[in-house]
Amino acid sequence: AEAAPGAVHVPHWLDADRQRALLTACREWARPPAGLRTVRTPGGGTMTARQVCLGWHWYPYAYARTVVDGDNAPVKPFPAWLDELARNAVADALGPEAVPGDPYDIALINFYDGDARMGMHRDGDERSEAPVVSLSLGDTCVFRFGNTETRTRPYTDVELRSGDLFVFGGPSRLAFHGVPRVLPGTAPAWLGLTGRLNITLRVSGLAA
Ligand code: MD5
Ligand code: FE
Repeated sequence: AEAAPGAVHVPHWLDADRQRALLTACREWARPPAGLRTVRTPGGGTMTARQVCLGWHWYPYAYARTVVDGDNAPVKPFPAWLDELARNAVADALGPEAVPGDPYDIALINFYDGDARMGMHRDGDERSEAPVVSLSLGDTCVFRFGNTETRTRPYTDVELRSGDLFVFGGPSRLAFHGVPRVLPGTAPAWLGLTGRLNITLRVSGLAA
C-alpha cells in the first residue's frame, strides 16, 4: 500500500523461513569486532536503539570504513545477497524501473529492546537518491512517517510487524520519520526474538 508518493508498505514480505534466516545473520553481524554499538548523537545524548553497520559505518552524521566511534575495527562487508534482496524489494514495491543502477552497499541494523525508540529525523548522509529498503523483525512498532518540511504534523502512524517491508523512494526518501514506540511481547513466538530489529539497505553513492 502506498503511504505517500514513493513510500510503499508491503506487509508480510518475508515468510517465516526468511525471517529466521535474516535474524540469524543479524545476530552474527552483531558480534564483535565491529559489532553492536551504542550510537552517540551530536547533542551529547545516546540513541536508545543499538546499531551495527555493514559496508559503511554510520556515525552521526557521516560514513566511514572503520568503527570510528567504537573498537576501530574495519566495518563488516556488505554481502551480495543483501543487494539482491534490496533489488527484489524495490522491484516488488515500486516496480522494476525504480531499481537503481548502483549496487546497494550499506546496511544499518537497529536493535530495539526495552524502551528503545527513535526520534524524528531525516536520512541525508547518502550521496544517492536510490530508495531506502526497510525490513522489520520481532515486535510490532509504531512507525511515524512524516513530511519533508518539519518533524511535526502532518504525519501518519503505521504499525510495522515482523516480516514487513517498507520502501522509501522518490519524494519520500527525505521525509522525517521515527519510531515513537515498540509494542512489547508482539513478536511471533516462532521467531525467538525479544524486542524489535530493523534492517535498512541503502546505496551510499560513495567511492568504493
Ligand atoms: C527503523 N530506521 O525502523 C527505521 C526504519 C534509520 C531508521 O530510521 O535511520 O536507521 S528506516 C525508515 C526510513 C528510511 C529512509 C527514509 C525514510 C524512512 N522516510 O523517508 O520516511 O529503525
Ligand atoms: Fe532513518
